[in-house]
Amino acid sequence: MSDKVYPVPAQWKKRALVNDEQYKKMYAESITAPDKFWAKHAKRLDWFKTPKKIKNTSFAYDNVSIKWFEDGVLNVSVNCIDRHLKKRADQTAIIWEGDDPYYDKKITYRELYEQVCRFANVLKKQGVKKGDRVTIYMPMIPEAAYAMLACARIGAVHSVVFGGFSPDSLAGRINDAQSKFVVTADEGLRGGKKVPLKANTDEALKKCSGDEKVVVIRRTGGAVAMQAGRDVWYHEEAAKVPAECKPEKMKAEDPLFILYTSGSTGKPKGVLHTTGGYLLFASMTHQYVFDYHDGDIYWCTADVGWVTGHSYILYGPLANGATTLMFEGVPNYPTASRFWEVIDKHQVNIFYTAPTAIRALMGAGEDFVKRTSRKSLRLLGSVGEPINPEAWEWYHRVVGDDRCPIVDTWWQTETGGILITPLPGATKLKPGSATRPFFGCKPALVDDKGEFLKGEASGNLVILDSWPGQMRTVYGDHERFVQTYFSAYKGMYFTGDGCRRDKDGYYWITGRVDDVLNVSGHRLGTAEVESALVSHPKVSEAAVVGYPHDIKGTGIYCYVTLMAGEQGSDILRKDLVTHVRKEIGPIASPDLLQFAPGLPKTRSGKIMRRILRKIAEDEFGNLGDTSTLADPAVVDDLIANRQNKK
Ligand code: 6R9
Repeated sequence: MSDKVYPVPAQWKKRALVNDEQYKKMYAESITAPDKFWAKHAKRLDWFKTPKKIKNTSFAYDNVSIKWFEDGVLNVSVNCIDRHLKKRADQTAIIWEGDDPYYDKKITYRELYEQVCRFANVLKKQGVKKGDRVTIYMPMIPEAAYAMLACARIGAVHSVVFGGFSPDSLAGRINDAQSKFVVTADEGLRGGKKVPLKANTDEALKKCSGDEKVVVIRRTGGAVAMQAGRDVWYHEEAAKVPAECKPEKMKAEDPLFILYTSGSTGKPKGVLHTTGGYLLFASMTHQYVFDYHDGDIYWCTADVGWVTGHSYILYGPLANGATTLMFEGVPNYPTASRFWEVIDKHQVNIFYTAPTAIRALMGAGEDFVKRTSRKSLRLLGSVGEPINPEAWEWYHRVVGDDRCPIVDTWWQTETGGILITPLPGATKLKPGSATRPFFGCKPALVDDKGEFLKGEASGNLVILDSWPGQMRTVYGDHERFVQTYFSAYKGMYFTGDGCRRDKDGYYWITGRVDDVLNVSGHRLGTAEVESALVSHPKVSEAAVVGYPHDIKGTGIYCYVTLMAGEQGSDILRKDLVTHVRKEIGPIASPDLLQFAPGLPKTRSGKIMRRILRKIAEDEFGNLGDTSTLADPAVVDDLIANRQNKK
C-alpha cells in the first residue's frame, strides 16, 4: 500500500464540475433522499413520459426486487442520438481508429442517426421484434455500435459476445438467451491478425436450434460461406431499407441488454440490465467521473464485448453528446507507442484503460511514450482490476507528465456503472485506491459472518442499497440472481471482492474473494476452466487457481489429474492448453499446468483450494492446517512438481 497523496491540481479546482464540498453535499443527498436526488438527475435524460415513481427496491433475501423510474417511458437510442441532432448534427459522435493506423473514420451524429435507423430496419426485416434477443459477435467497428443502438431503437435486447470467445462459448450464450438472431462480420482484425468471426458463428450455430438468422458485415472481404435462407450480407440489406426508423417507446424497466459474465460456479450468467436506470447511471457517471465537458475528446480502450465498452464507449458518452473514440486494434501494434500516437492524432483529452495494458506498456519502456506529445491529455482512468502503485505512478508520471489526475474506477458488469471512484476535481488521490463511493452507492465491509466492520478494516465488500444502474436479474434465472448476490450476507449485495478501508475512509479493492479469476481484467470462473479441462478425454480431474502474474495481474494455474494409464508430457500439456483455448477462447489460456497424480481433498472429497493456491503462489511454508486431508502425502508431490513461473 502506498501512503502517497496527490492533491487536486489547482486548475482542476477551477474547471471541475464538482469540488470536494459539492461532492460531499451531493453524496449525502443521494443517500439520505434518494427519491429526490434521482428524480432531479433523471432530468438529464429525455423521457416520453417523465417518471413519478423513482425508487422501488428491496434487497430482502426472500424478496429481491429492483425497480427504478418504473412509470417512466423513454428510448435509449433517442437519448444517445436523436436529441442531439438539433445542436450537434455535424459534431463527430464516433471517431473510429482502425487496427492499421492508416485507416480511421469520423461519424457525425447525423450519420449515426441514419446508420442506426438503417440497421434497425434491416433487423426488423429479418423479423426482429421488441423483446427479442439479438446476439452481436463483432469486431470493434462502428457497425457494432450501430447494431447495439439499433436494438435499443426497436426494443430488442442485445447480447454482445466478445469476439475473442470460441464457437462453443458463443453457442452457449446464444442458447441461454434463446436468441434467434446473430449479427457478425466476415472477419475481425486485431494486431494485424484475422479473427474468423463468421466461421466461428457457423461452427457455433451447429450447436443451436437451427432456426437462427445471421446478418454479416463485410469487414476484411475475406472469403466466408453464406448459407442461403439463414445468412444475409448487411450491405445488401441496408441498401434496400430507409434511413428513418421510428423509435419504440420503452418502459424504464424494459430490458436493454444481456451480458454474460463469469461467476464462481457454473456457466457464465446473463446479467440483465434495463433501460431507464442503466442509461441514467451510465450517463451520469461518465459525466462526473471523467469530468466530461462539451467538446472533450474521450477514449475508452475497452472492447464493446465487455461492460466497460457498453457503458463507457457507447451509452454513457453518447447519452452526453460526446465524441467517443472506438479503437479496433491492440496496444502494441504496430508498436508499443500506438496508444500515445492515437492520443496525439485525435487530440484525446480523457483516456480510460486497464492496468494490464499499463503494465505491459510499462514493460516496453518509457521511450515508446516519450516520443509522443500527449499534451492534449487532461485526465487518465483505470478499470478492470486493482492497479498496483508502481503501475499507477508510471501512468501518472510518464503518460500523464505528472499533470493528469487518475481516476481508478471500481465497478462490475453487475453494477452497470462506476460505483467507487475519485472525482478529479474533488478527490485527493492515493495510488492504488479507488477512493470514495459515487453518488447513490452505499458500500460497507463485513467479516465472513456478515458482521459490519467499522473504521479502518479489511473485509468483504458489500453494497447496502440499490442504485439505478444495478443489474435486475440473471436472465431466465432470478433464483440464481438471489443466490449469487444476496445469500452470503442477507439483505446486502455481495460484490465478490475483498476490500480495505483506511483511516480517511478510502476504499482499496484487494481482488476477488471467490473463485473468480481476473486475468488481464477479464473475468473467468475457475469452474469454467476446470470443466473445459475435464472435457478432454485424457483428463480425469482438474483444479484451477490464480497466482500473481506481472502483466496479467492473475495468471491461470491448472492442476490436472489424468485418466489411469495416461502419462503427462509436454505435448499433452500443449494439447490441453489448446483445448481450453478452443473451448472457451484465448483469454482462458492456462499459464502453468501441472500434472498431479492426486489433488488435496478432505475426507468428504472436497478439493482444498486454499492449499492449491498457496502452492501456486509459491508459499509452501505457509500451507496452514493440512490435517483434515484424506491423504496428506499428495501435498509433498504437488510441491515437488510445481511448475515454474515464466
Ligand atoms: C468494470 C469491470 C469486475 C471485477 C470486480 C473487481 C475487478 C474492476 C476495479 C477492480 C480493483 C478497480 N475490478 N475494477 N478491482 N480496482 N478499479 O471490470 O467489470 O468485468 O464485471 O469485472 O473486476 O474484482 O469485481 P467486470
